[in-house]
Amino acid sequence: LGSFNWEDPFLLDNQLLEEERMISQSARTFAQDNLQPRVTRAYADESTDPDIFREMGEMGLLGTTIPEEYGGLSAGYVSYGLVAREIERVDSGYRSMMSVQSSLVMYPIYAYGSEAQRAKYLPGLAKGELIGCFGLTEPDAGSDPAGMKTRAEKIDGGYRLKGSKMWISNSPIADVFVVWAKSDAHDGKIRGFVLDKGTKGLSAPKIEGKQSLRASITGEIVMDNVEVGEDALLPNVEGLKGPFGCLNRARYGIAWGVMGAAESCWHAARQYGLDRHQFRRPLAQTQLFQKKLADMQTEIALGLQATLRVGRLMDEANAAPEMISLIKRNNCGKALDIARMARDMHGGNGISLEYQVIRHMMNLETVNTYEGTHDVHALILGRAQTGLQAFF
Ligand code: TGC
Ligand code: FAD
Repeated sequence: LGSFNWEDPFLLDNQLLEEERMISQSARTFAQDNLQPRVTRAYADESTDPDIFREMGEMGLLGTTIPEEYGGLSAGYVSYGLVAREIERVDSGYRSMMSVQSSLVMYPIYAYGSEAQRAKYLPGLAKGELIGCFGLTEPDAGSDPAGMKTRAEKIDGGYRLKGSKMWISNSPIADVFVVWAKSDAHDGKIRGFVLDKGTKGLSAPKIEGKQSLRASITGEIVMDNVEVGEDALLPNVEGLKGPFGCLNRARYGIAWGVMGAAESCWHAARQYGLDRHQFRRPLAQTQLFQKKLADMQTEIALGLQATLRVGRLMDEANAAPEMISLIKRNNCGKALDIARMARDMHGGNGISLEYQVIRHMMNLETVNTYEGTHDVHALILGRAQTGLQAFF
């Protein structure tokens, strides 16, 4: 029989290819050296440093799966997931910045865009010289994006966009806006548009006072008769499958990412239990403490293994959206439980930002909600096994 590595119970590391291990290692070094030292202050001040995009770009962490000719790494989805895990080990907000840029902005421009759009945007986005955002959610259309009110009207030589988007990561500092609107010229079908910062009528006010994901800036997108040329339309997709094609990738990355946040909480709780003594012995020497550590270890090991499996299927182009719903839902829910438990195991110190766990806990409330809430993914899985849709 083999030996047991408590940190890596199923020897996940051994299941990675050499290239994947190298990408994971360099993402970890970057995240620990460059992101970890500034996160507590950024979270406390609710401030986002736009330079982080350039730093991630220099490290090749933006557009991991996009071909090299457009500035990406031409790497696979397992590598992309490992990057998300390492960044979210530090903070879900930083992973959010990365995954919006990679999966929700670079991916649709690459997959649905014209050659001119690819050439115009992708190299700058890959370097982090341009910052992107993705506008699907609206004040009155969250879980039900088909209910969006944003409209694109046909005008001479292009379109006029009217409407507003809500809860949009990166929008106040974005240069490139991928937005989804119902288009009159296409039978009212949902179409994607790429808008440039500074276009008349386009603004992106910041949403202040978030108590979660505070290191990642969030805003609205207001489109007050924004006129764009024909070249702003993403030509190669129509309908909800456009935004969902992007969300499949981002949700998959989140399933990896939240396991990084959960690992961070688990390791912190273990160390705290070894260091802190009550009743003349380490907390880690109590049965209740050890049971909680065992639960954390188990859920993380299972979550990572499932996510690796789906990543391999993504790389074979054999992953179904329902598989992604399963891991996004389960891993977010379990990571949130683990963060709450780690917060409790830190006692009073657990509510201080200094001990990190409450920051992860607060962040994971958002991650459990965005990109399809925990319950919406249950309904997707319920529909897939009963054939009955229970959304309405
Ligand atoms: P439904 O009838 O199920 O589908 C409509 C059309 O869309 C297609 N489709 C998909 N295509 C590819 N992948 C998927 N996962 C797809 N899901 C659906 C479907 O085949 C159909 O195509 P067609 O050609 O037949 O028309 O649509 P519905 O209106 O009943 O939708 C229900 C539901 C609940 C599944 C869906 O709307 C949903 O998932 N809601 C959640 C909304 C959501 O995830 N929003 C995310 C906003 S972006 C965000 O949160 C970014 S945060 C980023 C960060 O900071 O990290
Ligand atoms: P609602 O849809 O109103 O849901 C409220 C509650 O009702 C939830 O518990 C939900 O599970 C439940 N519910 C909804 N429908 C049903 C049903 N049929 N049956 C049972 N229960 C139901 N969006 C973007 O487009 N781009 C972004 O970059 C982005 N970034 C975000 C960043 C942050 C910090 C946050 C908080 C959100 C972000 N979002 C973004 C929006 C996010 O995707 C939505 O908040 C999410 O999809 C849920 O929509 P909602 O908030 O309108 O909640």
